[in-house]
Amino acid sequence: MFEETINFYKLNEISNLLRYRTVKTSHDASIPHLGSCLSCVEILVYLYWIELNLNPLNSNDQDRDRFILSKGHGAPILFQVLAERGFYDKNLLKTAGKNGSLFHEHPPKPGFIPGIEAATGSLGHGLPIALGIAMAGKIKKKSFRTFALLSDGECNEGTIWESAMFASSKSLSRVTAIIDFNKWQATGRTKEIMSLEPLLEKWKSFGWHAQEINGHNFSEIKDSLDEANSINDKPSVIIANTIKGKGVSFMEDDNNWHYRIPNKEELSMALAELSKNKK
Ligand SMILES: Cc1ncc(C[n+]2csc(CCOP(=O)(O)OP(=O)(O)O)c2C)c(N)n1
Repeated sequence: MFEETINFYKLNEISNLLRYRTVKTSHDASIPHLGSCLSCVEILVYLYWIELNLNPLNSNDQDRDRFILSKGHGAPILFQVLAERGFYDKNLLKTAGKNGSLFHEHPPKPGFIPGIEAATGSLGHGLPIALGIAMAGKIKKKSFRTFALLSDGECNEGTIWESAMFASSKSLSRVTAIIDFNKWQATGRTKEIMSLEPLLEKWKSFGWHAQEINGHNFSEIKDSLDEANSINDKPSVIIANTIKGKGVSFMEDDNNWHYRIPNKEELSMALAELSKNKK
């Protein structure tokens, strides 16, 4: 039985720890996209600690649930998640950003880092890959589920909407897309570059079961995934409202942290804040 209080408390602790390590690695390895990583921590932590049917020691199990990081530039936080879940030794992350390392800005192709299902980073391609995997699973009568994490800027890509049509037309009900809706893209506000609204209605009109939640609230993440699991005639999408840079006050909702690397002083301020939050 799911012990909500205990688990949410623990999940918050894990989220804080992973934020700490991601900020430190960004500084040490000069890897950008901190704001993008910090906005999706709770989503990834819930998926990897509670939701996904995965065995870190058997990461190629044919029946595993699949997770595709469609917003591939969020790889630095996914690398931390996989290490902490035991897919590989977290000391490997000390090589991040160095020549010969597997850990850079985006996920490499499958087969190099355990737990990585697809080489993503060119926005708009992760969801189509996820749907291909889900379609193959359906044809083979497998029961695994497929999840994809998208960004809001990514929803400006035509491939996302082509995929959206495909998934509903094939009734891929074992698919859940989650949109990290932090309202920013690389160079500006999503609503100013190419507005997505009304986003929930758009997904519904493409034949998806659509929900909107606070993407930093574990209780809402849990309820929305439980609801998505109960839908068996169409794919599901969860629009998760998030804050870019969440968890480090001077990075929150400041899009400079899309590309910026923290200098020494900024690093110590960020780590001090994240340490203070440790319960
Ligand atoms: C096809 C494609 N075009 C451009 C880029 C360069 N790029 C990297 S991240 C990004 C946008 C970031 O905004 P968003 O997708 O909303 O993600 P966030 O970082 O806000 O989570 C862009 C345009 C890319 N990775 N892929």
